[in-house]
Amino acid sequence: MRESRFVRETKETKVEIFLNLDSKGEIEIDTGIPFFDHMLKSFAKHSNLSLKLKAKGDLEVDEHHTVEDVAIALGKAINMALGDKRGIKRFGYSIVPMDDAVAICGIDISGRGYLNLEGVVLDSGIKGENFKHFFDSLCRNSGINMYLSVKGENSHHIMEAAFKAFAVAFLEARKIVGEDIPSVKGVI
Ligand SMILES: [Mn+2]
Repeated sequence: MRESRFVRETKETKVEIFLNLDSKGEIEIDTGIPFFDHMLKSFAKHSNLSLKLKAKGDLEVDEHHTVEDVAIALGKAINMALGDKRGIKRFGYSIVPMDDAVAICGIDISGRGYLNLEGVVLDSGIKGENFKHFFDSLCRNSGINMYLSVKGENSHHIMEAAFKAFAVAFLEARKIVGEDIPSVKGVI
């Protein structure tokens, strides 16, 4: 079972995570930002994984630190749970529509975190700039290279389609399909 526990505490936030990539079921999310909880629950549900995530941040300042630090901690937890990545498919793709919106996501669990985001995301339950910052921080800390393209009219739909698209691509990419580390370098 690929799982991890991770706690990250600073003067701005404390984030506690339990993640299991091979068993779906337990999803408990509490970041203090209901919309962000909704996005993270969607991600966990549609990626068939168990995720318990509790974050307590300085929301009296604004949402920035909490959104960023959840992304950092979740990225590190994903990286830890993936381990040496032996046998994984490594690549995953998805196109997820949601009414007026659509998100296209392609990922490579390459060990080199990088986000390539196309599309304009306006504010919804979190700010559009923090949506982008979430995926950027997640990629850097998980070692996932992600292409994410979004468009649509409704910013709630656009963000939700993006979280679901990442979920579906990640479900595919982390599947165990072989025995080797899927790289000609022999290491990811
Ligand atoms: Mn929704």
